[in-house]
Amino acid sequence: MNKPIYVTQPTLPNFESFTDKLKELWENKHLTNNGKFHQELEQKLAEFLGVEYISLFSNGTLALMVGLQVLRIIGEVITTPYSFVATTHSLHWNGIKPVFCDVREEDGNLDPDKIEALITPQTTAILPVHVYGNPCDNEKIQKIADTYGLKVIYDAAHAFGVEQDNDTILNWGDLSILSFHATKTYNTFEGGAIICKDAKTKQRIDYLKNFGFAGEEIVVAPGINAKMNEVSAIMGLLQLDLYEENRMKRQKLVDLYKSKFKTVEGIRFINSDKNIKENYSYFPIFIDKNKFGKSRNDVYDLLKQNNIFARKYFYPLISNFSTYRALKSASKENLPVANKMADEVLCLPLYADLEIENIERIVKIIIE
Ligand code: T4K
Repeated sequence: MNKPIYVTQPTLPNFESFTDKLKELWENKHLTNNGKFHQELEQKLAEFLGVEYISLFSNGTLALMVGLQVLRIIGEVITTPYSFVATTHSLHWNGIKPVFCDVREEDGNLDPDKIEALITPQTTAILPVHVYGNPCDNEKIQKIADTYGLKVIYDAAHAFGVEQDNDTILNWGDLSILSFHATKTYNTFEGGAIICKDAKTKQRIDYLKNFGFAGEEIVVAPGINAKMNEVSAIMGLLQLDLYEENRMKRQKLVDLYKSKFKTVEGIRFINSDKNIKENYSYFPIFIDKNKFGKSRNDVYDLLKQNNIFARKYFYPLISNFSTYRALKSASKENLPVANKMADEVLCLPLYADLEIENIERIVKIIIE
């Protein structure tokens, strides 16, 4: 049996470069709470991503939860069911009612033409996701938000480094939230960040992620502990040096997958525009059983029998989990496209060190 192939695998920096920095950490003994490496990473990431202010977090989920607190979001928030559960859970943890909106078939992102019908007097914000790193229709979303006086918080967990028309997409909306989990294109073991546009908001974020402390004896808000530690920050600094090379490697693999599936009837993939600098974080295919002859689940099982572990990101839809399915907006009639995509999607293995022979083997197993 061939060795297992997982949907993703982190690329690790050179071990010695990691231990060199650890030695420094051992000497200065400042392990967390805005240490030297944390500060350095915030500065380097802001430059690298082309954003004004960034605040590091211990993971993306806490960054989402705090982001909603920062903007004092209450009532109802319009969001997508086609995402990882953390997106909607962050609303639930803040006592906010999620209102699910359907997505566009072309990329799985929130369908801006369906947002307005869901707005009520209780709506305070929109929480879209740049799913698989493909940009939402940010302009249309912002226009709706401006018309109705809503905030926009992007779950940009998949969108590290993504640009559109030579500009980062992370400056859209009021806040963007990143995840640096081990499975992401850029990782700090666990980690995340909030991107904002002014110093005052950054200050509030920094208070909230540190229990609300604004000084040794001053607590200005009911904060939480969501700080990134120094070991993660070290990892982040080293990963930055690897990012572009890994992105290019991923691009080659995605191009290969696409060339192989291009003419296969019943299998479609997302075609992004030329003006987008992608991060190639996932490679989802959508399998139409009637045309392809095998269902998504058949292909998933087939790959599994061959020790290849593709993933059904994002099945089940968040709106179909028991916590949320009683909501009116969770009904299948409200979310036909999202339900169809969730039933057809399969994310194939993709990571910088994945060998070309293995891509060829995966495609062969699927097609033959
Ligand atoms: N918003 C969105 C849109 C998200 O996708 C996510 C997270 C979040 C918010 C929340 O951000 P975080 O709080 O996580 O920072 C994974 C990740 O845990 C999760 O971060 C990610 N999205 C989600 C899409 O995928 P699982 O349960 O599928 O991961 P797991 O552990 O099964 O890993 C998948 C494969 O990766 C494994 O089969 C092997 C490989 N792997 C995994 C880990 C953890 C490794 O090779 N090394 C590792 O250390 O959720």
